[in-house]
Amino acid sequence: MTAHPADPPEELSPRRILGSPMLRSEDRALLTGTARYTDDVPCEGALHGVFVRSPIAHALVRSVDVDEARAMPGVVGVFVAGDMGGLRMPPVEDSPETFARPLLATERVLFVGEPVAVVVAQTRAQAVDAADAVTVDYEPLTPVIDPETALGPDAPVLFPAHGSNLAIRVDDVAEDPGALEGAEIIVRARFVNQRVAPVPMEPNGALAIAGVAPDEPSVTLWASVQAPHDTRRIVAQVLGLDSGRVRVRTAAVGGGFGGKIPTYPEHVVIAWLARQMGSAVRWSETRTENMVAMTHGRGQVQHVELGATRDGRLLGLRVFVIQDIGAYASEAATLPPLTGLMASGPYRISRIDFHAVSVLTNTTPVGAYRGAGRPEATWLLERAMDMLAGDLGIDPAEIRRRNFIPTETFPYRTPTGASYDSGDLGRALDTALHAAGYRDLRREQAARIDRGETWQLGVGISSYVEVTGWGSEFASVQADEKGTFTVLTGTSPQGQGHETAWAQIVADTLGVSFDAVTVQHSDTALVPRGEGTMGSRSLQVGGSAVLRASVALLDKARRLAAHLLEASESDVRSSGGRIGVPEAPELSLSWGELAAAAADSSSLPPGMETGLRAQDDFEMADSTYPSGVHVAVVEVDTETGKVKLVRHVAVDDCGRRVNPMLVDGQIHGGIAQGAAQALFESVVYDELGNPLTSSLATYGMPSAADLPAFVTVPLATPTDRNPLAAKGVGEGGTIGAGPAVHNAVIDALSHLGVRHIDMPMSPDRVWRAVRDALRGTPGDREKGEAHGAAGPEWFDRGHRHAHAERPVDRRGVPPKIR
Ligand code: MCN
Repeated sequence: MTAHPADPPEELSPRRILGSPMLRSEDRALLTGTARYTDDVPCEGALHGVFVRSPIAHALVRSVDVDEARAMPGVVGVFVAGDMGGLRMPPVEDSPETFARPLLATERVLFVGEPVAVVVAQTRAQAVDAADAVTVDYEPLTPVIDPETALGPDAPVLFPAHGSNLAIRVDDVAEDPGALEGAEIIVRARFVNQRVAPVPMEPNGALAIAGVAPDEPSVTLWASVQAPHDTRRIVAQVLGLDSGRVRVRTAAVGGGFGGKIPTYPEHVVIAWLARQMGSAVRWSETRTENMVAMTHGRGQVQHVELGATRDGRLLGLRVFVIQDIGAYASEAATLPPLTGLMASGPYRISRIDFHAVSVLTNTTPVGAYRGAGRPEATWLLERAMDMLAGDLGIDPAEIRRRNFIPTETFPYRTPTGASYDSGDLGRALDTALHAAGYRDLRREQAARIDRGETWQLGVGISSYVEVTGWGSEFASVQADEKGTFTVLTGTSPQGQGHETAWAQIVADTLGVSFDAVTVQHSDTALVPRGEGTMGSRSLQVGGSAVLRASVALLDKARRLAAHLLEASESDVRSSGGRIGVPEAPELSLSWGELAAAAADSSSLPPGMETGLRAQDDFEMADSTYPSGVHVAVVEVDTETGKVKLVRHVAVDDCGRRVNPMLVDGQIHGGIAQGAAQALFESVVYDELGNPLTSSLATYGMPSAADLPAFVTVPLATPTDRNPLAAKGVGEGGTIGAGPAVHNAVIDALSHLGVRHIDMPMSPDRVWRAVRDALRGTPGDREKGEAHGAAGPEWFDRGHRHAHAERPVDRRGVPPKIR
């Protein structure tokens, strides 16, 4: 047999590809500018849609006058809700029907940025001009912006039919009113985990193309989303189409960070317009639109009580969370249950009482943002741990070590119902402290305090356990006559590097060249099913499906080769791009030759189907629980409040690493986002609901210049919950980093009497905290307790089972992880 020209030369054949830091195959196109994003997808003659958005947070829509806009040059149509038959989005997961969002506002607008009308014109500029000419007669209503105020008896109600702004209650994670019994010391605090924006580099956008021929889809929708199959389901459902008649594809997706999980009303409107006009219609957000229309993240007020013994052993935890979900109930419904699930963190806490309420406000809907509910859990616990350490005079590293779940107790069941698979927190802590030079840092800190220096040093530790992986995922692997391999996967990346990692899995399993493998994704016409990329699930679910499909393909290939070569199947191996009997080099076939033979039914052994292809659907029976320890080092100017993050060490355990370089990249990006929330970022509204941070001039997103080089140290405790032994890593960096940076800033100032500062710890806030501490006036924490917010007292004063007459049925715990 002769080698096929496409077969890799022997010397280039891979050795062990799985686990090596292969360069990302995605990067050539991204770095040379040839990658196409949604707005770059060529489509001759496409019309342009531009949305008219509400400038008012809460108002009745009296009338919409579109006459002038309709008469403007290039305008093809202007549409309001009534033109679309009052279509609505399906309610998200657990949220009730009452909150279903109209595609375009009907009689009310509930947040600044809500689409009210859409203009379609021949050019984008014409559509923008005409959108300006649409006149909407609004009758302003009193808005409610703050979630605690929204729970009050006098607050304006967003959905009068529901009767209150309390949208969803979470009482079923862990109920234990006596959780603090026996505690010798109780730390009490109110933390604000502020609203932030995902800010993907590529904002939201879509291109819808109406099908004309009967065998074409009714509509092909290119959209910048994280879960194309879910978008197909929703578009089909709202437009009343069979899902087979809708094709959803993504081009390159320039970041998502959770904000592109939802299918937005805008996507459906653009698909509707294409069908309505029998044409192609494009839409692309401006940055300012993105800042108000894409879901925000976090948005929790957390009331925390942590009880312990005098020697620092944790006994019980009570948490009451007020989740701001914004207008309408979007993905935010999933956040408090995840915060509850992870409330035990890496610690042995025998009793936990967790309750949460999700509250409607006249603000942009809240959804998943990197970590989605889990950073919020780590933050509340890690801040409380540092407060406890301070009150007891125990070193923050030591108090954590005393309470870690011992390695030998894994799998470990928490009082909140999580079942941790594996981990070694003690080793992670030692590794992180060693890499950070903890002892020297403490010495340096003490010296600066002694010298009364202006720039003080702070060291912050955060240890975490998080939860990743759910559901099932499809994959197929096919060999062809050219000796190349095509993978179809149901995952849908936004920059994570799946094309590289999935090719590594196939090349490693089949013993073929990495370059011979092509990975296709994010096209519902090509990939039959997929749940998308979110919740750091893709490798362990999607990658495991790829692994199992590759193994099945190899089995079939060996059987066929044995048949063709008249060899025993057990002697047949695959390596260096050939498959045969290694001890008898003449008995071998290239994969291309084998694929050609597989196409011919007369060459096959009895019972074998034609084609060299295998597929798999891998379902996770239980989630995995990555863990880690981060140490942040900051310098704080006690005179100006300026904070510099000077060192950051991350030890993240994501089980077996398929590609250490991808893992490091994920951790780097994650640390940047965690540190950014701690120090810089916050979505801010005025009391009327006007967004004050709707551009990158006002929203404090850091650049590389604001952050140091990060140190990542690998540590792996494999899991038995998937065949790759891998856990997720896409969010761990964010979850570990934010609280570490937060703790570091407080640590730098604790000798002055500063006990807590809410985020973002901007210079003015830090300066004020120092000033208040020196004057002996209450800081953020004390103020929180004093102003009678809807905290644990509110909860205990009869609200525990309030609204029972309107209970919202929250189905399914644990929820999907975003
Ligand atoms: N990986 C690995 N070994 C492991 C775990 C992961 O080699 N043990 C690799 C995987 O092959 C993959 C990457 O690390 O290339 C991330 O894998 P995984 O943890 O499975 O996470 P997902 O691919 O499901 O990505 C989702 C996650 C989330 S939830 C957010 S939010 C996020 C993130 O990924 N948004 C991102 N990382 C992002 N990175 C970019 N560039 N852009 C975003 O929008």
